[in-house]
Amino acid sequence: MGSAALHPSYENRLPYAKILFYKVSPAVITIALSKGRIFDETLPLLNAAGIRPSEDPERSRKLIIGTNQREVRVIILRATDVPTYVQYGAADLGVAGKDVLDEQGGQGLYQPLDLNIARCRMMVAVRNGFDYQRAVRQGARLKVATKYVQTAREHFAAKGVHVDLIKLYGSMELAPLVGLADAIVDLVSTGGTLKANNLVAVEEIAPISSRLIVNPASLKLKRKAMQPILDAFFEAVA
Ligand code: PRT
Ligand code: MG
Repeated sequence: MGSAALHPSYENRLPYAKILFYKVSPAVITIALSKGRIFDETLPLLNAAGIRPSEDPERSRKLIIGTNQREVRVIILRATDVPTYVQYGAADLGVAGKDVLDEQGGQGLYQPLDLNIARCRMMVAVRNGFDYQRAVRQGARLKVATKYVQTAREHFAAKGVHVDLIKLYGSMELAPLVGLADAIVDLVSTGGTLKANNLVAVEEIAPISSRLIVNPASLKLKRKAMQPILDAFFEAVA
């Protein structure tokens, strides 16, 4: 003759048990990634840490993707927004291009590891036939179109070249073709895009790859949960 009701002595203990469970429940780890090459090239590193995202961001419209580990989730952002989420602690760690980190300053972030993925080069490019070196020698004032205004400003200032910078948000390759700019500052990997648009690279500003970025407070507060992930990344990259 059993009863579904709990014995009174258990009932009294339930709230206490809940609090205890809450206290020992593992921390949720949020990893910020952008879709495309960074997600694709980070996937093997996640796998090395035993983390398998349950969906492909290229197919799913979900911005929060669960993984095979209940305490680990991935959020999908624009590449330029990844440092912001990690900096404010909305994500505990993430992967961001050095181009993005240099441009934004990377304040408030640990950058413990060069992942050596999504490699390319930050370059100055001009229209085929434009004599860049001569323009520089003659001290000409150059119009430069770019998404990377800060990076370009520092580069040309260090060279002592006067530039008017024009901020664009994409398709920089078009600017010299329609007379908006003399030169662009953009990322080049295969060189195919420059070639297809009759442009040539004339100067390398910096080699670029993606970095692991970590929120310093998360690392302190969630060290136990984060350390194995960081260790696996270090080992996979070494
Ligand atoms: O595309 P979206 O506007 O959403 O953002 P995004 O371009 O910032 O992001 P995404 O996902 O395209 O790039 C993320 C990161 O990948 C960048 O921040 C870089 O660190 C890295 N990466 C590596 C590149 C490239 N290679 C690259 N080739 N990012 C962009 N490109 C572009 C380049 O801007 C140019 O338009 O590809 C074109 C040139 O490629 P090639 O192969 O023709 O030379
Ligand atoms: Mg892109």
